[in-house]
Amino acid sequence: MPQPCLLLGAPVDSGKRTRGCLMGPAAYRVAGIAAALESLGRPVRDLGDVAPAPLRPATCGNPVVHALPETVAWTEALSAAARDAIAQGFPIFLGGDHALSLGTVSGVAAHAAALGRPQFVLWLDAHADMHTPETTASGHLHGTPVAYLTGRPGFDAFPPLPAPIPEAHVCYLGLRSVDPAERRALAAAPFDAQDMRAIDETGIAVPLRAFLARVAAANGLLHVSLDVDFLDPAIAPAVGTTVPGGATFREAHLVMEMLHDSGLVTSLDLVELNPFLDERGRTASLMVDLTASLLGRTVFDRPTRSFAA
Ligand code: 6HN
Ligand code: MN
Ligand code: MN
Ligand code: MN
Repeated sequence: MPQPCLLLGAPVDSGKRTRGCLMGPAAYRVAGIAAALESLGRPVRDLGDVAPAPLRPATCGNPVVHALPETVAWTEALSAAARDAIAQGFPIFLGGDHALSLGTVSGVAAHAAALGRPQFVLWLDAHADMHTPETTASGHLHGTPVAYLTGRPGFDAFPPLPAPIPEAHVCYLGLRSVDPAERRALAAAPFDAQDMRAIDETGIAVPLRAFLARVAAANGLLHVSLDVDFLDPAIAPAVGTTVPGGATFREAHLVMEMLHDSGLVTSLDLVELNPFLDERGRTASLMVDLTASLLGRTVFDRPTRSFAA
């Protein structure tokens, strides 16, 4: 029996000022995510929506930061839920904006640390999400999870990070909107950061293959965080932070197909879907189809492979 897929709704909407991501979990369910995964022979358990921890006062030095207590409360609850879920199956976190990853990824990384295995993260996004509460100019905490997860200072209001993720274990694909403070942070540490220009030059398979080979060699666990704005806005309009020049339909599916063949992925975030901005559910449906590719939907089955050089 393959590991069950565990669906956890994370209706986080506190990570930015434009509302709507709280409808994401419902949109994925309406788009048929459970049936799509069951049709691949995977048992699916929908664990419903996670609730945030009780709100407590929280402050930081930057007055522009938006909804800090709410995001802290989500981080606390999602970290615990993720740690619990990954011990029982393959968790898929239905977002919710990208602030949810402060919780989900810290939770799965705590589980990896308890197993004594390294945690790796594939960040599929137009943005680096590398601000700290001190460097963010927008005040939008959905732009901060990677900084939190790699143990940067400035997150005193948040739960202490159980298991910081080494920068070299984070691979970005799709970058095309990176703020100056984020560029400096990326340049100063060994992130595996691939912008769209790199993907244009080599194709998307080359950097992904190299990253997967590193994960396999380290016997790592791999979390994938898929931001809707990784995709080109022409195929995925339902996101508040569209940036032109994103991944095409086939580039995105190829990433998911290679991830499936690698056998390495242990948890997944689907983030930033804003159903209020969608066109007849097409973005929600595309995200479901990409998830199905990650779980093995294909024309011809291919053997598991290591992607080693
Ligand atoms: N996301 N860098 C911009 C900001 O407001 O800090 C955009 C953040 C986007 C967040 O992609 O999840
Ligand atoms: Mn993001
Ligand atoms: Mn983004
Ligand atoms: Mn910014």
